[in-house]
Amino acid sequence: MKKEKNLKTAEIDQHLVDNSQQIMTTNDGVPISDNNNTLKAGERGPSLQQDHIYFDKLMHFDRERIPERVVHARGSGAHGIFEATADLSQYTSAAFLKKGTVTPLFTRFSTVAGFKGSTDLARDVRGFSVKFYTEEGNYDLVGNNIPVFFIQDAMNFPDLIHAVKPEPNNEMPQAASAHDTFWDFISLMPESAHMIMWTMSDRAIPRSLRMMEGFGVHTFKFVNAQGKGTFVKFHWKPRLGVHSVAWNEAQKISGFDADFHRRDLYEAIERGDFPQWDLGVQLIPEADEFKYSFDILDATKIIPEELVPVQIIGTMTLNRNPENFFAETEQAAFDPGRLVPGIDVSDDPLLQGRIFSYMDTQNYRLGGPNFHELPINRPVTGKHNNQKDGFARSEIPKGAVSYFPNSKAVGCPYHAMLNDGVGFESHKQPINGSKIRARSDSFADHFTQARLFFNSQSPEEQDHMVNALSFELSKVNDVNIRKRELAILNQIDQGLAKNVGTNLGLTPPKELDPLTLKFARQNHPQYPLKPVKTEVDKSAALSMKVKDGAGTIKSRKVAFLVDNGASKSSIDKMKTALESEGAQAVLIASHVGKIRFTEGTEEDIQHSYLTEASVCYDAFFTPAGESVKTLAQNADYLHFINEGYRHCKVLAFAKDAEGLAERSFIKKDKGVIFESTDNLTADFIAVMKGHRVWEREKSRKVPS
Ligand code: HDD
Repeated sequence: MKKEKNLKTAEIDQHLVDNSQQIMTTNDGVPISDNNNTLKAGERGPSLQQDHIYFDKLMHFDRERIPERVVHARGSGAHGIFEATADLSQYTSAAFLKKGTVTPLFTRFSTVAGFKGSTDLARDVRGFSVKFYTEEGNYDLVGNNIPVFFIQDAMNFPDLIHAVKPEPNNEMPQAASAHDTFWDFISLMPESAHMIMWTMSDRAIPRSLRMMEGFGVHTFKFVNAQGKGTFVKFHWKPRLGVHSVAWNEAQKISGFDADFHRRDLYEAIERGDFPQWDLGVQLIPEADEFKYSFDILDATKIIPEELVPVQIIGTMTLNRNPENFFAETEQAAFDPGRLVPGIDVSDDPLLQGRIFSYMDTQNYRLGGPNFHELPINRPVTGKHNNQKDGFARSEIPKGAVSYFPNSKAVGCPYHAMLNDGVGFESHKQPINGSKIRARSDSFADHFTQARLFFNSQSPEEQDHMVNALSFELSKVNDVNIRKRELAILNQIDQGLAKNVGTNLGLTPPKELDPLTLKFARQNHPQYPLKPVKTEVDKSAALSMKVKDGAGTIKSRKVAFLVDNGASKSSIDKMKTALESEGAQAVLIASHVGKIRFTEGTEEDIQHSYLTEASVCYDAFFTPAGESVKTLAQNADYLHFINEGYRHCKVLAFAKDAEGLAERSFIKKDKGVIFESTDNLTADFIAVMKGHRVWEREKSRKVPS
């Protein structure tokens, strides 16, 4: 794959080290003549303490690990560019948002709770961090794939994370919120209700990192050249649509390919299928700060798109994989406090608290204050200030002056205001108030938007939420916790609570639990407050359901289930149709290596039923040919198609192969395409565009 170049990657390339045609050396560049044997007194030892070559090697090896991120430890990153497409000068002076500007960037996606080596398919929030290397320095938009958060104030963050991470006595479970401590905390924090609706929806198990939205979550501020502020919310909208897998699939993918998302992103970029997201903003004039039934500074609330539409302002394209995972993805240091002129923080107390935590954690995780000199973190503008020394300083500042003001260096580096006033200026917002630790009562409505989310889901999505909540709460051992959470669900939607209650063998309590009330009243003494009057009851943007035929099948993986004797022409007909829509055909047979087609030709196959699982594919095609006979006897094949059917995927059968569907649990529906009765390629593609035939799920659950 050709390496895409931009200002940042060109700089990164200067740090690449190529070992080809090189003699092996020590870290000091001394040639090594024997990398197999330690230095010994005689062939059988003992080893000698003067073996500086061995020490050099082991000293480095012993220090290879750095602390993993305390949250978002598991992640995957890629380089790319952002192209600004709208005129925003009325709202922000940010140079990288000027129409037509192209800015290099690095993006990292992550799960939150799992350790660095955990599965990609955990039910979890996904991090969505973008570092823009702008001409005015680095700007980090450190968001998630869910637009709200569990808590309202940063003070609760360590508690939230302690509750969700593996329990400290036995370090279980890994990368899972389905355990007592998480739900104990959540059931005492009704402010989490809205976020819980999202994490218990399929948003928490994306089909691909390339198929999820991103959100800045908080309300931020744009500041224009005249210093006028406008509140802003950021949205990333994926060009491939928003899609998820089913929970049963997610659990199985975790076993078959724990790197499923990482691999998908990496492979897409390697084959030139560059993922793209449009960046959208919701702009809220300062005059509208108090206009809504919710507080725009409360990170547990969205601003429904019906109230403030999302305007597209540019596009991100990820077009280059990192050369080295550790040097780039692992050492990338994101921080919502990395702001550029024209963008500022709002007073959201969660955001305010984040400003400290990220810089602090990078200092620890990356071993000191010079982490911004690492190639992945350096601004393309260079940096010039009087900060000096510290562990692992790599820049070499010239001269005797490292203070300001100075005359010896003619006052350099000098203030930006001397250079036409371009420099970061905080938004000049009037402040008054007493110093208090308190929570505004405008943050006290916890259920209206949770209900909005639930009401906006399709019936299938609602079923998935019932199942997810039932799964999670069934894994909780303490029945008091189950009841407490059920009481919260009952405040959101009685039907939801009743259905979850049935699965738990419990009747939902009508009132919130006294313990929940006790903790909520620490923040709001009058809790629960009078319900607010909501502006919208439903919001289409909150559902992932795709209208039939409305989506795209670009980059989707279709399993061609073949064997010796398969018809090449049947394969090619389908393959050509799929590839013309940008999908991929992957041939799977009973063994890897060569298979022979009916036509007599041969092809090398990379995948077999031994290595592959249906859960890793989007749709299935069984071509014509003699192979149909062997597939009929192949239990793995039958499992493949049964499971694909169970997960509501589209299956197509060439005419000769239609009998195979009858040997399975498959019943003909709009997502089972038969060559004899349907338009094989066109119908297959059309139904795939709807992502799944979710309607099948309830009526036709089959063993697999
Ligand atoms: Fe955070 C990492 C997103 C609240 C403290 N956070 C981290 C990452 C993302 C987010 C995407 C991974 C960055 C990367 O890829 O390296 N965090 C969020 C969002 C939040 C949020 C969207 C709420 C809206 N976070 C939050 C709070 C605190 C932190 C309230 C602390 C007060 N987050 C951290 C951290 C991490 C982090 C401990 C761990 C590793 C890192 O920063 O670089 O500082």
